[in-house]
Amino acid sequence: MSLVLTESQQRQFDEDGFVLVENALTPDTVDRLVGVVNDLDTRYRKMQNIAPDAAFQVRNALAHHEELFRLIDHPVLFPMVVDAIGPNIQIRTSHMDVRPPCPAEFANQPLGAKDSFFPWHSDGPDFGYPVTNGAVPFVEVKVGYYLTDLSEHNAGAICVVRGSHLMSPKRIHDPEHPIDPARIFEVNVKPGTAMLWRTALWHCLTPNLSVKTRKCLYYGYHHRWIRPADYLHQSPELLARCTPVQLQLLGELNGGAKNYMGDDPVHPISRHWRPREEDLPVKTWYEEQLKLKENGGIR
Ligand SMILES: O=C(O)CCC(=O)C(=O)O
Repeated sequence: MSLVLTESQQRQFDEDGFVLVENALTPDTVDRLVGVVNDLDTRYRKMQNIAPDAAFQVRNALAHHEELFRLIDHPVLFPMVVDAIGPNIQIRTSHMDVRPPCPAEFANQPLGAKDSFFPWHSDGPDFGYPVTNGAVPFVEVKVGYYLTDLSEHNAGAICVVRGSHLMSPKRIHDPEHPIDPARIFEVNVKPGTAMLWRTALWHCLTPNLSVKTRKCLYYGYHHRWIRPADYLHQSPELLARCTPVQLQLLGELNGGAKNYMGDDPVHPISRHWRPREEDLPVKTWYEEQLKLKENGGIR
């Protein structure tokens, strides 16, 4: 049984590789997040001397503002994440993406071409995830939160290739296997929509030919025994105010313990690899929620 993913969402997630959730963020939350994104964008662009019309990204975004931190266990999307990938997880990356309108010539580049401004790719470390039986094993999901209106074609929306998480990323730019245009889905959504997706999905962006800057946030969750991409440990100040679930999501142990390798000097064992029951507050929480659901406590 799953907590929130319906059977048809689960099927879509398995077959297409993504599920859209409209109105995941209230208009008030969207407004607040846009304010935060604008402030961080202004501050860091200035600090790093980045042109106002260049695309800009902040990584480990959750550490940059309380509003961005709060999204790691969002009440609607986080249960879906656990339904999709299980409870022994942590954040792999969090990023804030700002994409101002781009030069009109970008529209002449074939969508996602290797030499275009944003080529088709699937997420993975340098040298790639291992490809097994022609596909990347299921190791990660991301939640994208879209803060600006992307309902028009060519406003900078992400495009995904349905079902491509079941294919080898080595084939992405293979001229022998061009991408079937019928499988390309441009994520034309309203502000406040979220997308839960498998990051093995091939994806790229349309050029932003609108007059508005596109703003969005992404949170990647993967198994806890893999290393995160944009932090190893968060700051003590941030960790000090986390709930047990949040601590787990930031890769930490029960109560903030630091004995990541256990206590036996002769037989060290990673508590990420072999977590103790108390190291899995996400599992405890999830099981409680499932029980409540079974008993009719939550719908
Ligand atoms: O939507 C975006 O701006 C970038 C998405 C992306 O490429 C990613 O999250 O890996």
